[in-house]
This record gives sequence, C-alpha cells and structure tokens, in this order.
Amino acid sequence: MPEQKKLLKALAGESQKTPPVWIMRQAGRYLPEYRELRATAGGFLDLCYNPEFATEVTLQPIRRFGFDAAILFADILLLPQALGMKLWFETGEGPRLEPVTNMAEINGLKPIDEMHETLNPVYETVKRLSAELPAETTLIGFAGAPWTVATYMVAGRGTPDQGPARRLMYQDPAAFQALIDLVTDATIEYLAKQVEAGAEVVKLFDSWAGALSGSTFVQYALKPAVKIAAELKRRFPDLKFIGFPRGAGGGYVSFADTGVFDGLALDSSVPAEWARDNLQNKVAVQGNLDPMHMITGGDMLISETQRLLDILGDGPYIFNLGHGITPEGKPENIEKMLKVIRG
Ligand code: 1CP
Repeated sequence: MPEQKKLLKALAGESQKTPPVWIMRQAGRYLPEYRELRATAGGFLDLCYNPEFATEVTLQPIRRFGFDAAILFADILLLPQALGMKLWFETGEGPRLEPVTNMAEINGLKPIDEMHETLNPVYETVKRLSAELPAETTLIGFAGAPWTVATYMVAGRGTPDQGPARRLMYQDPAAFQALIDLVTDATIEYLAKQVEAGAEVVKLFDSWAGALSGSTFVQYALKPAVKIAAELKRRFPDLKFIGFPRGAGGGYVSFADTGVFDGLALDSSVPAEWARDNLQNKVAVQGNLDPMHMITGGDMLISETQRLLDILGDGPYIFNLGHGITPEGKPENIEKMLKVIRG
C-alpha cells in the first residue's frame, strides 16, 4: 500500500521529521516559465479559464521544486464573475469588478446553479491535475472566504482598509448579510465541484479577516467559514479543510475551537510559540515565514526557516509563507529554504 501523502498526514494531526512544504502563490510571476506562458495565453483570466494552460502553470512549481502540494491555478474573483459580475484585470494594477452596493443589485446576481457554466473550465483543470500530479503530491482546491470576496464585490477593487464593505455592513446590515449568505452558499457548491473533480484538500482564503473584530468577526468571518467547512465535510467525510483568517490575531483560537478545520494557515504576524501553545494541540498549523525572505535571502532566510522548524516541527506542521510570494521573489531563495527544511 502506498504511503499516505505528507500533506494529508500533517492535516490528520501527525508530526513528521521533515514537514511537507508548499508556498502560497507558488505559480506566479516570480517564475520565468509562468511569465512566458502568460504572455502566450493573453491575459490572466485567459490562463484561469484555459484548462491546458492552468494545468501547466499549476505544475510548473511542482516540477521545479517538488513541493508537497499543488494549488489549483485560479482566482477568488472568478466566483463573483460566475455570479454575473463584470470582472477584468487592469495591467499593472489589479482586479476590477463592477460593484454591487445595495439589495436590488445583490438580488440581481445570477442564481447559484447557473454559475457552473462559467466555472466548468476550472473543474476541468482540477480533473486534469488530479490525473497528472505525481503520486506524492496533494491537490489543493480553494475559494475566497465570503467576507474577503464581498470586500471586492462591494468596492469593485482591492482597497487598503476594506472601507466600502465595512460601510455597507454597518449602514445596510440586511443587504450585507444577503451578500454574505449568497457568497457562502455559492462557495459551498463551487468547492463541492472542485472536490468531485479531484481536490483532496480545500483552503478558504480570508485575506481581509483582520479588518473585522468582535461581533463582526464572528458574524462575517467565523460563521460563514464554519458553515462552508462543516457542509463540505458532511458531503465528503475524507476531505481536509484549511482555514486562513489572515490577520485574525487571537481570533485564530475561535477558528481552532470549532473543530471543523484540520489546518489553519498562519499569517506572518502570528508568533510561532503562541501558535504552538494555543493552536497546534487542536489543528495542524501552516506557515508563516515572511514572504520578504524570498526576495532578500541571506542568513536571515536560513535562520528564520530553522526557527520555525524548531518551534513548530514537533507538532502537525506544514511549512509555508505567511502570505503569497511576490513577483520579485527569487527562485534560488526557495531552493535555499528547501535545503534547510529537507536537509
Ligand atoms: O499574472 C498576474 O499578473 C496575476 C497575478 C495573480 C495570480 C498569479 C492574481 C491576480 N491571482 C493569481 C492566482 C491566485 N490568486 C491563486 C492561485 C494559485 C497560487 O497560489 O499559486 C490564489 C490562491 C489566489 C487567491 C487570491 N486572489 C486572493 C487570496 C489570497 C491572497 O493572496 O491574499 C486574493 C485576495 C486574490 C485577488 C487578487 N487576484 C490577483 C491580485 C493581484 C489580487 C489582489 C488584488 C488586491 O487586493 O488589490
């Protein structure tokens, strides 16, 4: 019988001498082979919706670095697009959506069962990856968490403080809740299709969870994430689920305490000792090297990588960065980091 995959072992609560490793945004502009294919494909969305290209860019970092996990190449904003919103990427700037800002516009979005028409190429990519990945590599599917996706739907773009979404949340709580509920239900169906196509683990990215606190954190970050994770695990009992409430601070404990997450991804601000003492007895932890080390390299890259291994390596642990690698990240620094982790 083949040995279980390293990432799945960690998510089952096992500690391993050499932890599994992958990095957020591992398929991306820091890789010359990605830049080359992206130039051929046209735009970023052309990559996402072309199963041949999306499969290829997902596999690029696996071939180069032998990471223990591959993450589907897609974007969290494909879901709002599939719900009928206009989406485009401004070159050098980022995503743009035609915003929804009131109940009428939210009610005007497409019914959930019509979104798969747009998303079918994504499921096809998952299917191909599932067939093509090396036997030891785990396939991760993903979606944005409802709060983070809603911040883009309401503002129409990325914002420094998620101001437009926070404003709607306080001024028209009924409309905002309707939006969160819609994205929550759509995300369940989106992730379910990814699992049916072969995703073994799913990760929910709540990149802006740190903008919420107290009751809003519970209402818009914790509750939707638990609903999504619990429903998926009800439908697929073997599925492993990773939460990423980025910037949640002490809120990470509320996530761990729910019992529905197998792993939690830690942003770089979470102290490793604190995570070991307060989270790792309940969930596997993933993270949380500062992505800046991928640019700067040097002795600090080596010592910080070793520090994380020393503190978190005795429990269930997945090595990763605290957030995505940026386009200026250097592939040779990943090699150095892997040498420390794998010896
Ligand atoms: O080639 C390019 O120029 C596009 C850059 C790029 C890439 C490679 C974007 C635009 N999205 C992606 C892929 C992507 N996005 C993945 C795939 C695989 C991988 O990790 O290797 C994933 C998981 C995401 C998730 C995502 N998209 C998040 C959540 C995670 C995070 O980084 O916080 C968010 C917030 C987005 C929105 C988005 N998409 C792209 C950009 C530049 C942004 C951020 C925009 C902003 O806030 O202004």
